[in-house]
Amino acid sequence: MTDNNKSGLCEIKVPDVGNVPSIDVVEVLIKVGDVIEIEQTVATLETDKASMELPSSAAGTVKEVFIKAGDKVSEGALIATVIVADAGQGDADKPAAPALVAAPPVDTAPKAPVVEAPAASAAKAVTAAAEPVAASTGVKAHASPSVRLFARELGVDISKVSAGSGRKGRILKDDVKNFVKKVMAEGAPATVAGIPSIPAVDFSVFGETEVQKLSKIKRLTGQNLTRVWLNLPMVTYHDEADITDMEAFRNALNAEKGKDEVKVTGLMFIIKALVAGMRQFPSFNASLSSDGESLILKKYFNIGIAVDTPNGLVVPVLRDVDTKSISQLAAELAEKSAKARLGKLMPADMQGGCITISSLGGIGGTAFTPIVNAPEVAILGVTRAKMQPVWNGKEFVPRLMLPLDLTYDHRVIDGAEGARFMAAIRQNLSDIRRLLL
Ligand code: CAO
Repeated sequence: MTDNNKSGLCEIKVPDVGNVPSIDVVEVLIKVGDVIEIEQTVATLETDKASMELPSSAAGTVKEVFIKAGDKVSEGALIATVIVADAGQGDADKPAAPALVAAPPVDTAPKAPVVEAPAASAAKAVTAAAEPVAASTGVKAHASPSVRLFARELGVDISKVSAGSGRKGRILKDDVKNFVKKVMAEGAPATVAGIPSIPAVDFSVFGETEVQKLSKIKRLTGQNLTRVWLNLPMVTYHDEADITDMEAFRNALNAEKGKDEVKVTGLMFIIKALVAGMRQFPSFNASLSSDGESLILKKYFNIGIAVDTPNGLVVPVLRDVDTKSISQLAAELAEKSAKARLGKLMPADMQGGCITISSLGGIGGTAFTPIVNAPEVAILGVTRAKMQPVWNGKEFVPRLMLPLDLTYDHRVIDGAEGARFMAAIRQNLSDIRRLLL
């Protein structure tokens, strides 16, 4: 320890930051020969919990710098030596100096007295990080810890913010905001959210391949599904409805129909059962406002039906289904799905849906997890009905059971509500007289 009140060599060391074994050097802001002032930031350090600017406690000329960006240091490590300009300026007592750890004398120590510099009024700019700090060693960007924290909170890689409008090109909060605005205007790439892309693979190394362009519908559907997948916390709930009686009624109905008349499939009853459920549980006939602050409840009942076409999946919307008969709905779906398969649907045919049904029952399956067609809040999946032995309290009886899969946006619907909604649909299908109520 040397006299702080005389000219001499002052050591700047890593302060006590609370028993942290490894501290990252994010940025070194001084170099040999720089004339620095008291309280001037000499380096930015980060632990996994906090970020701090290390102020100098001495005014003078930097003689030697012992660290570089990307280094890992620990408490007490020597950062730099400063030739103190004159007595008094290196007064260690002036800045709050909580935690300077005495270091061994510097090897190259000149004859001038070595001043034990309270380099670290460490608490000066300690910023608690909300999350563990991402490894940011070696980052060249000049920015204060608070600006780095701000950038991290927005998911911005600060090294990508090229233009700093502060002194000596330092990045300010406004520069980070402008960067975000620019990225948003250009259409945010996935990397902003920190989602790593899947690396390209040369499959021809393993055998013969052929490249087939995706159809426009597939590309657009893919983008939309990815957006939904990333934005909605989704839950899928499974149940099955006893449609034995409904199926008997449907068959009787179809038997009455003429050759050229559109046959009624189970889907029409599912639409009706779903609408009755939406009346009972209005939050399923709703959309979350874009700011996520309110629910927009809809007073109309438009149902989207996922239709499989050679070019990909499309979702025509049947409007005001609550006002239409089962036969009308069957005719309308037949017309819209034929149009869909011929690629003749207009954008208006696919707009304004309240909830979507995705029925794979004609193909098979026992269950699946459909993805919500946001901004709708739920989707009902249907797979193939199957005769099953069902226990009626006395004996097993053969019943036709229809598997149902309800995926919902958990920000809007909670689990119990989802289960009650599904129970209502199940009851409506099991006893279609309920649809009259
Ligand atoms: N269980 C048992 N049989 C079923 C059934 C079910 N759940 N659903 C339909 N069927 C039967 C129908 O009764 C019909 O039988 P018949 O030929 O003996 O009359 C047959 O399967 C074919 O029905 P369909 O599929 O033509 O008619 P639909 O009204 O049930 O469905 C439509 C119409 C447009 C939804 C359907 O054709 C379709 O495209 N489905 C695919 C949807 C899709 O790709 N979803 C995946 C999206 S990913 O989320």
